Amino acid sequence: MNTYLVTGGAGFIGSNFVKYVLKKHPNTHLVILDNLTYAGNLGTIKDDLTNPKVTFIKGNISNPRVVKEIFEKHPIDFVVNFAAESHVDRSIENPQLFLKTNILGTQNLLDTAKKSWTTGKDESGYPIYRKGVKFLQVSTDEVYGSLGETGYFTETTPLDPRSPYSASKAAADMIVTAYAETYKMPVNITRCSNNYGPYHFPEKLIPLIIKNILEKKKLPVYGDGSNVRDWLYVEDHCKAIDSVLLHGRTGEVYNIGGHNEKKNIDIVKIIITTIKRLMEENPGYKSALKENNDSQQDNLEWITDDYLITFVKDRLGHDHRYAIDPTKITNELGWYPETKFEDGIVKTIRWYLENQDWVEKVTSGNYRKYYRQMYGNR
Ligand code: NAD
Ligand code: TDX
Repeated sequence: MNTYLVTGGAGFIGSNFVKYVLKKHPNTHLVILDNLTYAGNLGTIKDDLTNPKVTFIKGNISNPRVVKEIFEKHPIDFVVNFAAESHVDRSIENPQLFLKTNILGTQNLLDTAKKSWTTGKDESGYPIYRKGVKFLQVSTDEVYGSLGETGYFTETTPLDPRSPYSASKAAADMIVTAYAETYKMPVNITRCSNNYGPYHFPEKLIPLIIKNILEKKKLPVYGDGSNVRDWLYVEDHCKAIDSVLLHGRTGEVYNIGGHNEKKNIDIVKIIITTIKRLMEENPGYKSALKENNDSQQDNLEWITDDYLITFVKDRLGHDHRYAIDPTKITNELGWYPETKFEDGIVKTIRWYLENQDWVEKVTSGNYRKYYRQMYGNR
């Protein structure tokens, strides 16, 4: 029975990974470390926490005492590091927090894992590790920078981060590589494109657009909406991470992507049309609409691109296009994105329509203040 330390397991991808692993490998023990920032919510994993194989610890990945105690108490075989400050817009407002969590936090995890896993030294002085252990760093395609109209990121594309967020993630990747080179630590790095799916915090494009439509608010599209992202259904990402962890070649980087490039403006239009269609097909979904307009629930005519979309000031240093070439993970591990975007987006929108209580809970704190600061009173 493997014991995983899953950091950031109360966030979007981490919580989906927890659910995925519990289903796929019911015989594993999961230790979740999360300090429950605005982006982490225990409600997201409440059912998983009733599983006796799951242990939750509220704590900071940067805290040496907390992480050391975890390794002392639990026979950790795998570290899967999801914990991070993850929102580019917030990194533009407060870069330092991103450096502290994403870089120093990662280094603290690496260092504690290294000490705990070391069983001796070889003749050259390199540590020898307990068999079967691995540190997997969950990274992002954003470390490669921004593409023009053509081309793809491969694992050998030079790192060229351009936002404080992506710079912190690139630095984290480099410290992981440094531990692999200097201490021969068994690691993998995965670099994934934009995820979407259930439990995505509504500061990110897709859940924010869904939430705003339900509140009959304007839909803020940065710049002219021509920026391109490569969207991957979150469960496909979890499957890829599981595969790299168990079967990936130690020391390797694997890109994970959906081959599903879309302009932001097209994503917004797809969400508008899909919500309207789902409500017409199933009028029960109209109950997800917020009651800021009495006639809103009967009449869906206002759900149009023209009425809802508003072009707002562009993000500073807005990367133009991301696109992943996933050939390596497909060839070596047989992974491919199983969920077609047309299906994944419908599943995702249905989930939000059916889980408004989750949305209300996670946005009840500082979210409104953040929204006003970012978008004004739109
Ligand atoms: P998220 O913001 O939804 O979740 C992050 C989680 O980490 C939260 O539960 C938060 O409470 C926790 N956390 C933050 N700081 C912490 C700290 N100091 N100590 C302990 N826990 C802490 O993020 P996400 O979208 O789920 O992303 C997870 C990882 O995947 C991140 O490393 C991100 O860089 C990477 N990634 C995300 C995407 C995407 O599209 N969302 C794509 C590629 C890579
Ligand atoms: O209100 C908005 N309007 C808008 O036009 C928001 C929130 C975003 N956008 C644009 C900016 C991006 O081009 O939509 C695109 C997607 O934005 P985000 O959802 O903020 O994601 P992005 O900046 O691409 O980063 C995401 O993917 C890579 C994750 O947040 C990162 O953690 C991950 O590494």
